[in-house]
Amino acid sequence: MALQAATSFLPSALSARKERVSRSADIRAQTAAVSSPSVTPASPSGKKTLRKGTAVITGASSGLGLATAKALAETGKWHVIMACRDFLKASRAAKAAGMDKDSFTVVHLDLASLDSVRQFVRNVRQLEMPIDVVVCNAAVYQPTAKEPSYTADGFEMSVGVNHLGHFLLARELLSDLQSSDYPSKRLIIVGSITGNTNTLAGNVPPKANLGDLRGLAGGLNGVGSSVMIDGGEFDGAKAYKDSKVCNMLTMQEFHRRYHEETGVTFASLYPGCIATTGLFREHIPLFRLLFPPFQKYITKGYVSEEEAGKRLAQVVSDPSLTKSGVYWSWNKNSASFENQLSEEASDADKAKKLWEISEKLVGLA
Ligand code: LMG
Ligand code: NDP
Ligand code: PMR
Repeated sequence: MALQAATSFLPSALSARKERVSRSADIRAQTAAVSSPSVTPASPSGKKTLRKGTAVITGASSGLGLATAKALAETGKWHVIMACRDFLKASRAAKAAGMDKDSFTVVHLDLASLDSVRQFVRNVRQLEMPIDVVVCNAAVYQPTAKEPSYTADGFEMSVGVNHLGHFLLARELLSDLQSSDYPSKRLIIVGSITGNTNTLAGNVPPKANLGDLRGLAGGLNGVGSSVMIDGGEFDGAKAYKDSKVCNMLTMQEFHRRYHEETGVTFASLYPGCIATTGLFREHIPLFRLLFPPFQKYITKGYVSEEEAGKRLAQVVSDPSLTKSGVYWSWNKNSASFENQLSEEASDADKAKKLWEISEKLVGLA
């Protein structure tokens, strides 16, 4: 752990110097020289064995992210890079979950700061591990906030963290995924039923709606523009649902732009209603008390953190889930199926427009 901690908090002077010397291509070259090939013919039986995969998971310090990290680590086939804003919380959570200390590395990432995202990318490259799968899982939900809060770059927090931070991260790590020699490379962005208005859950007010994206185009900062993507008044629950629509649209736009060229599988999913996670930490106590039994006994949409973690781990590693551009869901017996997205969450024109505005906001265009 000491070494891992040191690696992930490289003094910025050192990282800056290293960056000048070698941006990604050079680091990739070094990495290629030291990393093991994806298939090693080493076993005495002569059978070829797959090397350990490396999966980056954002928000792996609790809930779904932690359960997925644990499920992957337990197979012995995966090393998990836990990309978390609270280093101590993450390492304690991994320990408490019983994860072997060699099965994970915690690297600091605060998605509420684009500088932190860029620094994370540099730090993770310096680990000189291949990057085979990236899971954009972290999220904030502010259903009771009366006023918006903002990321370091001045974006409304829910969309800033859940969508824009992940958008920059995913764009940056695409080249790393592309240069991995792992047989099935994947970029997964966690979506949700509540952003899909073709479901009952997606029709509980306030409903997701990106409108014509005028608020996003204006910078989402509440200064010259609205803090809501559609240009409306601040509503924390709607901002979260809008951000999940952005996540699902982004996955599809990645698929259209890059699947053929890179061979990377792009996927999203709704893992079920994990009513006990930290996501609801800002909701009123009565909600937190009633929501789990409501989902368990009335909607029957409830799923435990452990089960949801197994589902996401399947999307990471199951050899049968290689199809790209899919939004996965599960039926009551935990069998996966390709689900239909709502009209808005599958609107290709909106996805393109969202992509173009987002790349301007995060400084990629
Ligand atoms: C809004 O408030 C905020 O105003 C908004 O700003 C934003 O934060 C938004 O989406 C977030 O929330 C939400 C408020 C009103 O809801 C609550 O805070 C409480 C929500 C409740 C959750 C359900 C409680 C139900 C109690 C059931 C007890 C379970 C016990 C199980 C025991 C089983 C034993 C066998 O939310 C609303 O949308 C208004 C709805 C008001 C609802 C109340 C109760 C309805 C209960 C049942 C509905 C049945 C529907 C059945 C559908 C079944 C379909 C198969
Ligand atoms: P949790 O709150 O348990 O986990 C969210 C994680 O995101 C935490 O690890 C949190 O870190 C991290 N996080 C929050 N803000 C930042 C930030 N600025 N930078 C880095 N990390 C951050 O919620 P869930 O496990 O429920 O949520 C995981 C995903 O699942 C989300 O994408 C959510 O939208 C999705 N989802 C959840 C459902 C549910 O029913 N719970 C249903 C459908 C989808 P920290 O530990 O430091 O707070
Ligand atoms: Mg919802 C019928 C099924 C169903 C499912 C699968 C969910 C999932 N919800 C359903 C129904 C209902 N919910 C109904 C009928 C109501 C009115 C009583 C209801 C209410 C409700 C609230 C107030 N539900 C919620 C909230 C939240 O604050 C959660 C939210 O919207 O967060 C954005 C939520 C959720 N319901 C779900 C899921 C998965 C959530 C968590 C949100 C998410 O992760 O996307």
